[in-house]
Amino acid sequence: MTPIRTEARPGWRKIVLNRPERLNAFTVAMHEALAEALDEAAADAACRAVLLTGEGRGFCAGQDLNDRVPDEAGGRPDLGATIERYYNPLVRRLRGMEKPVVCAVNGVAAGAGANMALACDIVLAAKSAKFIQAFVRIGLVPDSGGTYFLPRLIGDARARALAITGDAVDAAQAAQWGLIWQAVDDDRLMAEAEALTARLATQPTRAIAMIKALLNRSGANDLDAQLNLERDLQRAVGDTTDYLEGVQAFLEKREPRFAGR
Ligand code: LHQ
Repeated sequence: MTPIRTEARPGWRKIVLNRPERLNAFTVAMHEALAEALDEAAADAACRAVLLTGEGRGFCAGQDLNDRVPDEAGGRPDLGATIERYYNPLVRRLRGMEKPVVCAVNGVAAGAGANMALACDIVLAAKSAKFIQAFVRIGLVPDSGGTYFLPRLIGDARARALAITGDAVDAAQAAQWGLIWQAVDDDRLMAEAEALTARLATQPTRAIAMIKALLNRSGANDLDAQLNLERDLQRAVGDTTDYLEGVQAFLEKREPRFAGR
């Protein structure tokens, strides 16, 4: 069974973590297949949005704790090397992809699996799903951007408590706190996530890419720097066919037909 399954849809791709018997925990093979699937989606001009989800009852349980990491030396694995090689590039791929990435969290998201979800652009979760900063439970610290995303999304008090206790937060609470976009009834999750991704695939893709770029920089920039960046990216996006179409459609009182360029 391949650890990642990709389904091509009109204008978008669904990428499914596919190790359900292990709650889609990460092995090296799954990391490599996911990187390839994301790179293919990024390179395909016909693909204008991505949906990431998991097979079975879990979304992703983080690192597969049975998997022996390849860079093991002298009995103790170098976790920093694993992070450098697999987890950090994954977070950078998701954040850096010039297309929107929707995440449908279909079940438990633990450790790096939780933080991979937070790295996506719009997160929907089944009401039965839970988010767990499980790292401390096994003597580790949050990685995959957890200590970056959590305080920015939910504030320092909640971020600290989640990271230090490793306690679970359910989807409804996560949505109420602003950790995710929406909690959805379990039987509606996939339909809603697919409809949202399909809709995003018809939107002005270059503008969405630049919205991502702006928000990615917003945490580190001061207001002046961010105003300058908005000016520059607005200038760039103002040169797209989609901007022209957007304005024309508005003036002609019709729905825009965005081409994604
Ligand atoms: C698993 C896993 C798993 C293997 C469930 N591995 N089998 C980065 C760099 C390098 C190294 C270290 O890590 C990292 C980043 C990280 O992600 S560290 C955090 C790693 N993840 C965890 O510590 C979570 C471990 N899993 C759990 O705590 C539970 O499984 C959760 C709370 C996710 C779900 O609990 P349940 O719903 O009760 O399911 P379960 O525990 O019964 O799991 C089902 C099966 O999946 C079970 O196998 P079995 O053969 O007994 O049916 C688990 O052993 C297996 N599984 N997570 N990470």
